[in-house]
Amino acid sequence: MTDLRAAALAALAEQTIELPSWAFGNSGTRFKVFGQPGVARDPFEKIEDAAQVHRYTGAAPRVSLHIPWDLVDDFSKLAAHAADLGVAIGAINSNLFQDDDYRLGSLTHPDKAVRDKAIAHHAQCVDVMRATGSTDLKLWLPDGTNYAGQDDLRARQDRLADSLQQVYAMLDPGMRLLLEYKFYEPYFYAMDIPDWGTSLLHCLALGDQATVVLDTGHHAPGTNIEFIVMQLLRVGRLGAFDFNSRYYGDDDLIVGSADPFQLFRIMNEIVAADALRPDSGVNFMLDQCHNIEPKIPGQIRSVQNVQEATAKALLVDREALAAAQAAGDVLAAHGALTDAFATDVRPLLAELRESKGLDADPYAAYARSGHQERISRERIGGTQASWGA
Ligand code: RM4
Ligand code: MN
Repeated sequence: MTDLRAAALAALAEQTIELPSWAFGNSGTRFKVFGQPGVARDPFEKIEDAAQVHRYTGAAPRVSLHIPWDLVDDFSKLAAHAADLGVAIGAINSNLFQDDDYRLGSLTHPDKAVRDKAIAHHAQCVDVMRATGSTDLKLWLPDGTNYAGQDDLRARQDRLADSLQQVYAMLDPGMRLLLEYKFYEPYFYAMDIPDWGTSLLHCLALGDQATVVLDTGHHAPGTNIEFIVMQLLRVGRLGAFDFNSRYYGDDDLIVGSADPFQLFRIMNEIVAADALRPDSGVNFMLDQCHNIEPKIPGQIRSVQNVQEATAKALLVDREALAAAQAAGDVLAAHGALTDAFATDVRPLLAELRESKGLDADPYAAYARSGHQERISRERIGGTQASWGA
């Protein structure tokens, strides 16, 4: 147990979680977007907020950007601003869901002119990557159809394959294409990349620089997500997570809030495959919105939840587990997991933080810092950032 604990501490010390810039803007549902005092007004302020999360957790050194939401005149200036604050620019997300031309699709659109426009947008994203030092181009395809017969399902896949190939050809060596899937919404009959199998098939056709993004909110209820994690790891194509929690749809709630045991089971597959290592190629990102709760504390809580699930996964007694599995001892094998899940890892994480010179309780330390009050006072005027703008 002491060995397991020491190894867990060492692994946790290396773990990093990437924050989404859009978590720091106002967000809501189609019914209402609630504004909050002190919310960032531009990408520079979003990065300042993300840097606060890193300052108190010590585990969130990168911020993903969304283009065009985070467009600035000078991206090298934005990258320098991030570096000054101790963070770096992470994945660059393209946006194919907010242009009138994309009503019937973007990379799959029947009209070549629209497809070309969607492809060209990725050249802009790759330029942002070059200017910021980002290595991950993340593509979530919102395309799909609402009615059977609306378009030819197979032709849409063929057009998608061709468009993706053109995007892939833009990548520099060392850059990756992260391809995300989602089973429904914004279209309801057939999404063009509804599942991990479709995403993986496109990645395999593209080449080694293409990997799958697993957004935990993008599956049908009851889906065994850890099975998908295991399968993608087996073939070396799990490029990233978009972590969040769901009860019903793509709820984008705080990771680990709805089903901490599921998050533990996911992290257990990661640890079992030795994919926690910083060089494993898996980027652990958050994709969340804080509609009613404050944003910086919401992100701090999210990072802590991922760390807690990871710590528990690291404490699984893998020798005992393997022995029980080999002996066909169903309950002992299951118990090896549930024992680890039942462990209170908060003292271990407090020790980790103190060893890094951080407060044992990042959430409380941020609350005490007065930062929230300061931004509420100082960020007056201008337009607050929001999801979708
Ligand atoms: C989408 C998808 C993408 C994210 C955007 C903001 O639903 O999950 O990953 O970039 O939302
Ligand atoms: Mn996502």
